[in-house]
Amino acid sequence: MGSAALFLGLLAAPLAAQEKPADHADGPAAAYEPSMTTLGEIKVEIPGLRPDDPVMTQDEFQKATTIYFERCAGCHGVLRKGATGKPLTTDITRENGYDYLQSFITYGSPAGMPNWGTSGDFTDEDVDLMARYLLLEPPAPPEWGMPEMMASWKVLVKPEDRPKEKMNAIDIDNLMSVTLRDAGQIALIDGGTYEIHAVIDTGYAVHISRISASGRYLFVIGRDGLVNMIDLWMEKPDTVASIKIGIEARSIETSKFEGWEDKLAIAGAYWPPQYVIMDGETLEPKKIVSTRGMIYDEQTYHPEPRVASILSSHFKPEFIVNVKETGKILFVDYTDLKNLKVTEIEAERFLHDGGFDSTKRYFLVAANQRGKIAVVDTKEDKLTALVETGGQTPHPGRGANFMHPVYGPVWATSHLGDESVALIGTDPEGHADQAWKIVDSFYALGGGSLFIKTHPNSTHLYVDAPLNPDAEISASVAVFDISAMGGDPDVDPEFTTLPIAEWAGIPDGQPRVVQPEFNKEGTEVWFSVWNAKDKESAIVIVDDKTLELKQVIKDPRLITPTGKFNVLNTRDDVY
Ligand code: DHE
Repeated sequence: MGSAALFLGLLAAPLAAQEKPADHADGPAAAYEPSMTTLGEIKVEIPGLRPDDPVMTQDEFQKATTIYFERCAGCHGVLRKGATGKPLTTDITRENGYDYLQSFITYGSPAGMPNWGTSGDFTDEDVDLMARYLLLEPPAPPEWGMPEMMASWKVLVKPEDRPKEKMNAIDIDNLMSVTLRDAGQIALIDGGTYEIHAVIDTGYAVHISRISASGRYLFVIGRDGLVNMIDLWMEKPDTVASIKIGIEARSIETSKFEGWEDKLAIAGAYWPPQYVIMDGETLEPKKIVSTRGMIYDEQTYHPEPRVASILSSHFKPEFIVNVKETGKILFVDYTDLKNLKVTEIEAERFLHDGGFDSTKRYFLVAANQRGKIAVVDTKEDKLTALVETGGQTPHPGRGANFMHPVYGPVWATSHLGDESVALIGTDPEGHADQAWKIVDSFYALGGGSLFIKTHPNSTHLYVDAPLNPDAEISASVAVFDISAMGGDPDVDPEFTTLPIAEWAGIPDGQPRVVQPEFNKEGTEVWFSVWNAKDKESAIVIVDDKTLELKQVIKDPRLITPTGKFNVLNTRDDVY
């Protein structure tokens, strides 16, 4: 890395961490902790009070539970057994006592606990309520097994009543499924004409889309665990089946191995901690598997290990399921669900997001708490390497694969906690010395990056920074010229800054630019200009060759656009 950039990085980080407790607004990583908003809606009963329990009414208990699930459970766990945050079980909280809790919630701690009171996020009454709440036993949120799934399952159009051939003139491969997060919808936007073909209702705070191997069915998952299966062959694409697979969920995928195309779908839940394998044409739930169990290294029990990313192997009939808190990567063989075979890889914690290398044989996933990337071989079902990235909290999305002029094939990740981009060599045959090592690391715009992207037909690498606290940085994107990258680790490659939000011409709010995604040819790159729900948002399209603005898509229906999933690129894992 260049020395000027390193100097700035050193100046920025430790001071903020040592001088005052973390504020949610200070650190992008803190702002990105999960919020269990759907769990926050559930009705809970106040547990039987013990003689020395603080007094609390049912209404207060309900309110505190909602606050806890929305603001605290992401770090401290639904059952308060701890995750990125410390455990808050009653043996600990009662030992510490009310005054300690009250002050801790008010002022936070340098270790990462936000200063909920002094930041103004909580009123004095809220702080008092939460301090009392933590002295009581936590409520047990409901499970979500087969009876609940079956009751929620709907086949709106039976397979036999669906079109036998494509009934529309849409270039499906070039369709973009765009998450409209706060509207609970997706927009299907044409990658060639930019026309919005459909806006479809989906789950609450809808998260990601994935596509079946044939490209016909689009699967969308909401944070409330609602899965929508959309038939892109219909005259006007729409939902043909849906199911709620849990109470809090983030991931969905479909079977891609030869002979298994469109046969199965899989979704992973945060609560209850489980994954479910479903019929790929109807979403009928076939098999639910709990992920509760031992943490890979300590071998101690974790009651709620969340399912993070799920990918579909191209080498075997297997799903790759990443279990966050136990740090395990599961290769789930889907050929025989009655006699399920699961290969369990000890990887690292907390597993989050990742993607394949360019050959699709190796899968690279962020173990963000440990600043590492775990690499697994999907042909041999083995851990290949654990690579320390040198940055704080790697967050690759699915990452970016390209041919580095000096180091050959590499996969790149950016970071949530700092401005660095790390390149990992991915060619054990042709570049054995560099394989599964950081071959270069350099700075992009700033910390708070979530996604990095390129395309085999592009010579550019795009890095966003939507969670950067600086409005100008979060509204821009950095572009690197891959062909100009050199082999001197002391010389940072230069980048161009594209003022994407400014190009969108949105007068109100503080829109963030998030998730670059290419069209099917790899000639244009799309960015979401993600504004507040009640403000105008947009999609900005840039010409990849010239880096000039090509198009701005604005429409009152484009409420809080975030992720964009090109059908061809998502189906074939091109990134
Ligand atoms: Fe995501 C992917 C979890 C917040 C946009 N996000 C993922 C994946 C996981 C995850 C596990 C990988 C899915 C896979 O590949 O199967 N996301 C979480 C969270 O737990 C978190 C941090 C907080 C929460 O409460 O949900 C979170 N995510 C967000 C956002 O706030 C983002 C920026 C906006 C939004 O729409 O919610 C967001 N996440 C995305 C996107 C992807 C994603 C666009 C897919 C990227 C890709 O290229 O595949």
